[in-house]
Amino acid sequence: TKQVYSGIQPTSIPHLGNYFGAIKQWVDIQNKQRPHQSNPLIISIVDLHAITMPKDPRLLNDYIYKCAATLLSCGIDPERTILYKQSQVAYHGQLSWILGCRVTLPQLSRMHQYKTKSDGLSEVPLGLFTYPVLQAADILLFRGTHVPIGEDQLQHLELCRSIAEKFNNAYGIDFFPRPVPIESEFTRLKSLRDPAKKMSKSDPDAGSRIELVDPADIIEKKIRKSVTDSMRLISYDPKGRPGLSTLIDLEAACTDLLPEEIAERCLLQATDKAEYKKHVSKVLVEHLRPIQAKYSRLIDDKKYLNSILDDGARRANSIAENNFRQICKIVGCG
Ligand code: AQP
Repeated sequence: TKQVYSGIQPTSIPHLGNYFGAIKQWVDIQNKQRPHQSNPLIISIVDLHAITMPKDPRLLNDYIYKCAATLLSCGIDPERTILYKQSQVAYHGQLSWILGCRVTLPQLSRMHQYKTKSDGLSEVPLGLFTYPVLQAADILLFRGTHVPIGEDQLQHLELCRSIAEKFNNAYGIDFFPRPVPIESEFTRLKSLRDPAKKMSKSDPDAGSRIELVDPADIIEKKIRKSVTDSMRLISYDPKGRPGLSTLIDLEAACTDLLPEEIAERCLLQATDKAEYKKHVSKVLVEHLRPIQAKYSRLIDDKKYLNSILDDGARRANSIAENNFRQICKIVGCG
């Protein structure tokens, strides 16, 4: 059976990269499901992943609610999707240990995310190194078969497949599926400050990303200050003009237009970069308006948000418990 599973770290408020790279797809997948499907989409707010790097506990707690409220505002429907908080399902940690026994140090050392995030750290936390093992446990705990993720996570998913395979081979049983990615067309949104980097929640420069709940004036300012190039007019050239092309990609993602059509329109109208930046800001503000309206209604209703997360955890735990019991039997512990 097809089981779609994905997650998001509550390290900050989700940004446009998370939205176009992941959340939007989740909502599409959810909306195509049959009502009361027995294997609904599962989305986890992965708070245990979020403490890989030191996090202020109060801030983390706050972001968990903000993340939940954002997902609901973007269209995640708790009636049709299991939305839960990772730490409320203890089997994640337990399975991570079992899977960790099947992974080697060189395999983990090769991970790009580990290399980038550990670069320059004088002391590397073990959690940063074993992050992909916990991620594999997240997916495999639910016997996930399809994982909608951005391009940055493909290497981790490949590792997850290899772990699943090693486990199955070691115990001579075809228990875990080999999960495959569902890639968004919008695979990698770049930082507004440095097009060589991806837009990221943990970038210390908040000007590098647009958060889904940024007010209009902030969006306008971030776009105005985004790094482009010295040419005056507009053309779509992701390699040669990556900064500007990111802005065109954003407009394309919010509309039905192709990036090339947008560039052609701009050329016909002799739109310059400053005018185009204003236009993109407007498009984004309009696109985010309904999401933000819903968000402002939800964010102060902690009781409601807790009830959604508790119910999600109850449903997630019942699936996880059943799978974990079988895994323990396979390993010989059960
Ligand atoms: N820039 C991006 N473009 C497209 N997709 C992206 N995703 C993240 N950044 C981009 C996708 O969003 C989903 C959730 O991401 P995550 O919270 O699990 O962590 P991440 O990939 O590490 O994203 P961030 O924003 O960079 O978070 P931090 O800074 O906390 O590590 C994933 O499917 C991801 O592919």
